[in-house]
Amino acid sequence: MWTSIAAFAAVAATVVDGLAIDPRSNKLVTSEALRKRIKVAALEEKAHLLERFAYDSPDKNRVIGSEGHQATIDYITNTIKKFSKYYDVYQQPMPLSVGLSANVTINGKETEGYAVGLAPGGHASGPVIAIPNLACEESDFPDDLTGKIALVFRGTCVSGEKVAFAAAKGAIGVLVYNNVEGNLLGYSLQRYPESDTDYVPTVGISQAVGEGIISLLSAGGNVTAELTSEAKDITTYNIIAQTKGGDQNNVIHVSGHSDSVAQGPGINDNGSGSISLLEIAIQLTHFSVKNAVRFSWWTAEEEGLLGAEFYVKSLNQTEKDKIRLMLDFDMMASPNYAFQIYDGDGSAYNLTGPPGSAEAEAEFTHYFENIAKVNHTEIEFDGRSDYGPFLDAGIAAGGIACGAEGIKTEEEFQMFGGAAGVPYDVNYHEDGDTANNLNYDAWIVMARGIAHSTATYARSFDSLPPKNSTAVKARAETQMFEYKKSGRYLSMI
Ligand SMILES: *[C@@H]1O[C@H](CO)[C@@H](O)[C@H](O)[C@H]1NC(C)=O
Ligand SMILES: *[C@@H]1O[C@H](CO)[C@@H](O)[C@H](O)[C@H]1NC(C)=O
Ligand SMILES: *[C@@H]1O[C@H](CO)[C@@H](O)[C@H](O)[C@H]1NC(C)=O
Ligand SMILES: *[C@@H]1O[C@H](CO)[C@@H](O)[C@H](O)[C@H]1NC(C)=O
Ligand SMILES: *[C@@H]1O[C@H](CO)[C@@H](O)[C@H](O)[C@H]1NC(C)=O
Ligand SMILES: *[C@@H]1O[C@H](CO)[C@@H](O)[C@H](O)[C@H]1NC(C)=O
Ligand SMILES: CC(=O)N[C@H]1CO[C@H](CO)[C@@H](O)[C@@H]1O
Repeated sequence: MWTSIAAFAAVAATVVDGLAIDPRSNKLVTSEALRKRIKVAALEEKAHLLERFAYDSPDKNRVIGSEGHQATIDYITNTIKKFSKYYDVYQQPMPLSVGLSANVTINGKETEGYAVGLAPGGHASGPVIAIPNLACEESDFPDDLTGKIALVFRGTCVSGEKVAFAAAKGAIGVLVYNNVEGNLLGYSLQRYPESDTDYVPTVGISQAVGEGIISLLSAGGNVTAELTSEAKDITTYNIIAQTKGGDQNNVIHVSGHSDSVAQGPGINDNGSGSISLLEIAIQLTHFSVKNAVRFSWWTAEEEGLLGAEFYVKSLNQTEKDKIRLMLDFDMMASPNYAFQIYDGDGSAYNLTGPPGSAEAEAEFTHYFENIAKVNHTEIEFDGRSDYGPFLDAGIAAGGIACGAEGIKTEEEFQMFGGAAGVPYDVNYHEDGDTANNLNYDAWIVMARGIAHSTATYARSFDSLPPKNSTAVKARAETQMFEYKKSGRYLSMI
């Protein structure tokens, strides 16, 4: 397995070596010069490479903890390390528990159970207590759950909060039932445990099974459950690379995620983002920068933005203040694309980002309208991808995307072509998310959009308001809290 992966990495290395820093790297980067260096062929080659990492691994994906993901991390790191005069690069280790398998018996009858990421392995058997409301507040829980198994509804807040409340009241296990039809495959507690004893064995069950238990209990019956979950402790890595040149106290932070879901190779979601960043990082070495440029490839995005959250938590306020703007790129090549900009000024969805986010949106608008000369739409700035933890920390953020499982409207069909009434990416989180199903015309527009913003902010932050983290942090937190309580957030968690 490793041999073939290494062989592919070696081919890529040859290409990369041909681009070793040349004398022109003393020339200050411009949007146009950097954009010109971003070519479809280089993106396509790397997409196939990532796909090989998935298909050459036993799991056929690039989910965290898999060989395919580790190969992706090694490949990105080794590629950047070839430019060690230009970048400082490091891997930030993050320990995680990944769910392997789970079994549940309800009143002696076996039913389908789903492994939950971040939950510890173990076995629990006892009476089931249904937690009323959404189980997002401590007051939803009875004072004493000793020896009991808590049944909670999925949604509104991350399941990690619910499981931590249950565990603190003495529960020995938790069943999470789905808030929509279907199974809970690839689900995670979505919150990095605060301590080793924070969580108890947790298993996912379908909506139907959860509702069945609730009606038995409300009819006065007793329900006993026995659950077994198997988990594996792994260490996964964020990759962080920063230019040695440029003002180290004023950083433009550009990022994507390196992992995929379990269902497929994840080449659009979000290999397309990781590859775009890597290509831009390589091409940037031909130029000098005024502000430092930091590239990150987050791990465990699919498990609940864990890599980005872990990273933000590792920064003290001084380090956070150095990040003038964080840009996030995911889903860059959806087959039935729309060019979408995160609504940083709240003009379309009411949810604004910290000061600077509106200006970032305006910069992408300028790129689509005046440089790429294509239509664009806005998408909700909802914290659903890796920029979420940055918003919560009061750091200005922005980004562009091409669309995930959402359905293209008739109006968007007029604007972008493709097909109305069909998802932007029919392969979203499926095994068809492969290199051959990408839209390369869309991707090059998107990748050059990343190049445009990277070059623009590497030259100057003059278009952004002055940074004041104390003023914005409270506002960002309040706004996200209100939003998370709203119905719209429910089905996303
Ligand atoms: C349920 O369990 C409780 C306490 O263990 C017991 O008092 C009650 O009779 C049981 N109810 C039924 C319907 O079995
Ligand atoms: C669940 O049951 C399956 C099939 O019997 C078994 O392969 C698996 O190891 C079990 N998992 C746990 C955590 O008990
Ligand atoms: C913040 O973190 C950086 C990097 O770890 C460290 O060098 C610096 O001393 C810290 N500053 C404060 C005020 O703790
Ligand atoms: C934004 O807020 C206005 C006024 O409160 C409301 O009418 C509108 O529906 C909101 N829009 C969205 C997309 O939530
Ligand atoms: C932009 O969208 C309009 C419809 O709203 C369409 O007529 C026009 O051709 C589109 N422009 C481009 C460049 O695709
Ligand atoms: C930042 O905002 C706070 C609260 O609004 C204010 O007290 C402080 O003076 C501001 N700091 C700067 C450097 O503008
Ligand atoms: C912008 C976008 O659609 N990003 C997606 C990348 O992948 C994660 C996990 O699948 C999605 O939640 C994001 O929505």
